[in-house]
Amino acid sequence: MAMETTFSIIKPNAVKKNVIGAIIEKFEENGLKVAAAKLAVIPRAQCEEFYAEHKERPFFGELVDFMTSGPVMLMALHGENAITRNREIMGATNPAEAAEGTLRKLYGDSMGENAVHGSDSPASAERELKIFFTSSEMVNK
Ligand code: IDP
Ligand code: MG
Repeated sequence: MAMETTFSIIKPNAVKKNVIGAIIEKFEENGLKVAAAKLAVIPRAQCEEFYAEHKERPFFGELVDFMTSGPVMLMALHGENAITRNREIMGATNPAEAAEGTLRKLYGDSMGENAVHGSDSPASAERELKIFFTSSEMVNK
């Protein structure tokens, strides 16, 4: 299996719940390493660029409002098969449908406020990491 780096966000609702540590612990227990991290409030224009694929969806405005509503934890996660592994740890987009023990089941509040983001493919990971980190800010690359 390939070593990969994926992009992860701990969303504003989870940061407010004070579970940054609990979420990172879950990644670490499952073999992923933090390769970059910063706490930030995402500027609106950067958030719109990040979610550009959803621009035409009815929930786009609400999504950007929520994601810029408070601090988020931006991370690069490194490990074997990191992209798929992260998606498994996160669980389904809708917390109501997420499997027991997944981050979205544990900490998600709704479809929109679902606690975490994770890249869905190698191309997405590369694009998303570049929006938020320079290569010198990442280790294990
Ligand atoms: P993903 O985060 O599991 O990859 P996507 O379909 O790529 O799911 O959607 C991106 C984000 O947009 C979701 O994580 C969620 O926060 C939000 N979202 C998706 N569908 C809806 C919806 O129907 N209502 C409100 N927000 C949504
Ligand atoms: Mg997605």
